Formats: sequence, structure tokens, C-alpha cells
Amino acid sequence: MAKILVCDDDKEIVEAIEIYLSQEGHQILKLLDNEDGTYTLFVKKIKEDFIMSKFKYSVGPWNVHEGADAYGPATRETIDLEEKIKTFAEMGFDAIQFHDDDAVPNMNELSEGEVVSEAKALKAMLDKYNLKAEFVAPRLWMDPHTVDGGFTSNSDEDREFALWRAYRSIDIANALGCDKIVLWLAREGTICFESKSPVESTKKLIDAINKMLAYDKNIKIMIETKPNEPIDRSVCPTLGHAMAISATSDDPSRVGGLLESAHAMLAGLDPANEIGFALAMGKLWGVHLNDQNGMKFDQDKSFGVENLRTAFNQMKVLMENGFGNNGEYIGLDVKVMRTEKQSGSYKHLENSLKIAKMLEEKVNKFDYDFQKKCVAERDYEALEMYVMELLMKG
Ligand code: XUL
Ligand code: MN
Repeated sequence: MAKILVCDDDKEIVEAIEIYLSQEGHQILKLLDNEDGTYTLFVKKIKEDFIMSKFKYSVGPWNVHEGADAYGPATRETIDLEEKIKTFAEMGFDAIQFHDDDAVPNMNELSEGEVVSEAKALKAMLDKYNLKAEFVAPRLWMDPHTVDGGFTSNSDEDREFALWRAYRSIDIANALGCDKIVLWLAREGTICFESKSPVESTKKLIDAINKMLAYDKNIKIMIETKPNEPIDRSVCPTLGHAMAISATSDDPSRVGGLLESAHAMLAGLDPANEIGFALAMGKLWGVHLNDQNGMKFDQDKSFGVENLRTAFNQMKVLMENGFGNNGEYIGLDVKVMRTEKQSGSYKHLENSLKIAKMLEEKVNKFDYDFQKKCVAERDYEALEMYVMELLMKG
């Protein structure tokens, strides 16, 4: 990012204009004072295939990972957090998504004050790379206290632990200068149906959300829905459920949703429709764009690589409905293939960004007059073929 200082006749600075040339694929070479009150800025195009976007994009550190899966060990070396953050900035990302313990490792061993001071050190690192924090999400699936879930656990002590992590996530969000937390409800549900009452679990979840709303009067909660994995049956599987929980909460204006494409597909739903539903409620505050081959384990594939038309329609619905106008980010939640070597650790992010931006261009080209004509004539075959040609022709 460059800063241009605008001066008045007495050379007093009247304004500082920040310009994001680097994100448009330009490197600043020099600034020339034309001595007539104007300046010329020389730039060099460094990214040839750079595509402008109307959106700001975000990514989480877990999106660059070592490649371990349920059946095999890591295939790549761990990359340190600052190195990831620096690379994300160079790639043109605007914001970082954090789990609470991505931001403050070993937080269980720290006091509340220590958690906040660690988070402040991270904020300084983000500032150094001119990045924002999008949200903080309590990681309620790794700890021995969350074996049976967090907010819906059958253990009083474990439910208390889950709330402690949620409160600390709010503290960390405040220290990072963001006003959102994400609840991915990984283990809030059952692997043995009879182990929990679905009615009581739903009430426990709403009760926990109300406590978070009361803890901080400014915090906004985004529920990231997913129907299964790691559990069998989630208490909050779709955005419809999230919207109902929002409506039942003590402050519906501060409880919204985050839609991940793959999670919608795992529920047998079209992510573009889920996006549309939450947008209609004014409650889509985040997305995790990615892709998925059928209803199996969560694959976090690069955006659009399996279901191109669905990816196009996700982008179309987001663009048509002003997503991003209130500062929302297009988040990616993608994983590189396990087979990729160390040098390819960021390729899936590059690819997803490029595909998302290419789809933005396709949406910009969409012929709404032709669409209206097809609708008026109820010629949906023609409309469908038009979309196919739009996507398949260069
Ligand atoms: C898991 C998932 C998470 C959340 C953040 O399926 O999507 O990475 O996005 O906790
Ligand atoms: Mn996600």
C-alpha cells in the first residue's frame, strides 16, 4: 500500500490518501513532483494475469497445512505463522481468519490478561503487513474438555470450559480490532443419538449464545453451519437452523451466519441457495468458498474445481445482493492436496483466488436482458444453454 500526502499551498498536509496499488498487481517505482501542484506516480505491472475484484478476501492460517489426514502422517513441513501471514499479504489477501489458539497458542495455560497481551502482539504483526483480522473462532473440538461437544456437552465442567474459550475468543477479537466471532459447532450434536436430547441441546446452544451476547454488547456471532463431521448429527446443520437460532436469541441483530460451500453440499443443499437465504434475512456476514465432490468427508477443495456452475452462482448471488458492502470478506477455506510438495503449499489459495475473480468477471458479463427475455418466454432451456456458453467460452 502507498500513501500520497496531499498538501495545500503552504505545503501543509491536508489529506493522506492510501492507495492499494499492490493489490491491483502494480509495484510503485517513484513519485515525481510536477511542481505545478500535481504529482505523477510511476508504477510497473508485476502480476500479468492479475484480475481486479470488487471484494476483499480473507484466509485462515489452517488453510496452509502439513497434509496429515485420518489415515496418514504429514507430507509437508510446518510453516511458521508470521511466514504464512507475510505470504498471504503478498498474495493480495486483505484479512486473516483466526481460531483462538491460532492467535494465542497454549491459551489454556494463560491468564485472561496474558491472552489479551499475546493477542495485542499479533495485532502489531497484522499491522506490519497491513492486514485486518476478520474473526476469531473458539476451537472447541481438539481439547480433552470438548470430546462430547462444547456448549452442548453433557458435562457441566466442559460446558463451562467451552464458554471460557468463547469469552477469550471475544477478548482476542477485541484486541485484534474485529467485532466478529465464528462458532463452527464441530461437536455440538451426537454420535449416539440417545446420548443427548435434541431439544435440550438446542436450548443449551441458545443459552451459550445469549451468554456471549451479554458478555460483550458489541460482539457479533457468525454461526458456521455443517451437518456432520466430526459428529454424526449436528444440532445446527444449515443456515436455516442458524437463522432460527438467531431469531430466538436475546439479540437477533448480532447473530448471523457464515456459509461454507462444502458444508452446504454435505447437507445436500446448493450453497448458492443457502447464501441467498441468509442474504434475504440480512444475516450473511461471512462465507467460506471452497468445493466438494459429492456427499462424503469435508474435502475443502479449491473453489469451483468440482462444481463450476454452482461456484458461478454463489458468486452471482453474492454480487447481486451487495455482499461486501458492509465490510464483509469473501473468505476461502481450502486445503491443498496431500500429494502437493512443500513448494506448492499455497497453490490452492492462488487457484481459488484466481477462479473466484474469473467468476466475478463472468458474472459481470452476465446478460440480464437476455435472462429477462428467457424468463418472459419461459424458455429456461435457452437460459441454461446461455449460462453454459458463458462459462465454457473464453
Ligand atoms: C471445518 C471448518 C473450520 C471452520 C473454522 O469444517 O470449516 O475450518 O471454518 O473453524
Ligand atoms: Mn470453514
